[in-house]
This record gives sequence, structure tokens and C-alpha cells, in this order.
Amino acid sequence: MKLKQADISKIRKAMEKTLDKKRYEHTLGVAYTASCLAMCHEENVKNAELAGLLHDCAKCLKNPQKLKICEKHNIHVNKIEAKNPFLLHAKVGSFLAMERYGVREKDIVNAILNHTTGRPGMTKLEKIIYIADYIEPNRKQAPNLAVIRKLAFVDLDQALIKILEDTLSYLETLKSDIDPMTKKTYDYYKKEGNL
Ligand code: DGI
Ligand code: FE
Ligand code: FE
Repeated sequence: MKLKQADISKIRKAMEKTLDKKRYEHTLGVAYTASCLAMCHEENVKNAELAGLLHDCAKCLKNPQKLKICEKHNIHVNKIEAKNPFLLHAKVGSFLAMERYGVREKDIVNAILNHTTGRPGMTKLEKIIYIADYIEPNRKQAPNLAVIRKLAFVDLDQALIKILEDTLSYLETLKSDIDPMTKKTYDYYKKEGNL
């Protein structure tokens, strides 16, 4: 399916309504950064823009709202997600992308689904959204941000490994629960990168 600019504008307006101001600014940052990464790495630019626009579409729902959507639509909630319901915004977001925003492209839905933890064997679009989320211009706090921003336009996998490494150490210092998928993704790409 070829995406029309009108569809993208409509979804941008819907995001402006449903997200708070800061999250909307972040969303635009991810959409534009993802578009640029797509240009650089020869991915579909409009798919990257749309996935970026929708990646956090469930972020401003309250935890009980997210849990309720999961329950109602038989979306499995694992133990880590039950304890840290913010993690669910990715799963719920991918569901809303399909059901509320009419996204049919599987790769876009999966890019939204996997944008927080990643997964082994990500597609190029999934990597682009994962990385754009971390490096978009409004992000300021992550260590090594300048290096990772540059790396993202050279080698997606190397940028991915660096982000996962920094995310895991950040979660360890916070003593936060680590979703097994975050660790699995890191191990997978670390091993692949060393082949
Ligand atoms: O929704 P955003 O804030 O834009 O970004 P995101 O969906 O990537 O979420 C980022 C946060 O998620 C960041 O603080 C790290 C955290 N995170 C990533 N993997 C895990 C995790 N948090 C926990 N508790 N466990 C994880 O495995
Ligand atoms: Fe997110
Ligand atoms: Fe985000």
C-alpha cells in the first residue's frame, strides 16, 4: 500500500490531540529523525515517518486504561509488564495503530510493537524506529548521545548495540526490572556484531 501525504497529516493531527505537548514534540522528532535514517539507509521514507508518528500513540493513556485494553482484546501481559505497565504502551500502541489508525503494513505495526525492548532479528524499519526514539533532537540526557547520533547514520547495528548497552546499564543503576526481551536483543546483536 502506498501511503498518501493526507493520511500522514491526519495521523499527525490525531497525535497532537491525543498526546501531551512534550510527547507530541518528541513524536515529531522521532518521525523526522526516522525519515532521515530511512533516506540514509534506503528504507521507505513515508513508512518511517508514519511509524515514528505512531510509535508512542498509547503513551499518554493511564496504566489502568492500557491494562483494560489488553484485557478486553486478549493482549498478553507478562509479569514484567504487569509490574511496569509503562512498557505496555508499545503493545497497546501497535494495537491502536491497526484498529484506530487503520495501519495495515505489518512492518510499521511491528516497529511500534518492538520500539521499547527491541527484538532479535529486527527489520530495518524496526531498527530505525528504535534508534530514532533514542537520538531524536529533543532527547538530551543519554550518555554517548553525540557518538550514537553519528553512528546511526553510518551503521544501524552498531548504533543499536550501543543504545542497548547504555539502556541496560542505566536500568541496572536504577535497579529496574529488565524485560528479558531487552537483554535477548542485546545478546543477539552483540553476538552478530562480533561475527
Ligand atoms: O516511550 P519513550 O520514553 O519515548 O521511549 P521507550 O518506549 O523506548 O521507553 C524508554 C524507557 O524504557 C527507557 O527509560 C528505558 C526503558 N526500558 C527499556 N527496556 C526496558 C525498560 N524499562 C524496564 N523497566 N525494563 C526494560 O527491559
Ligand atoms: Fe515509547
Ligand atoms: Fe518514544
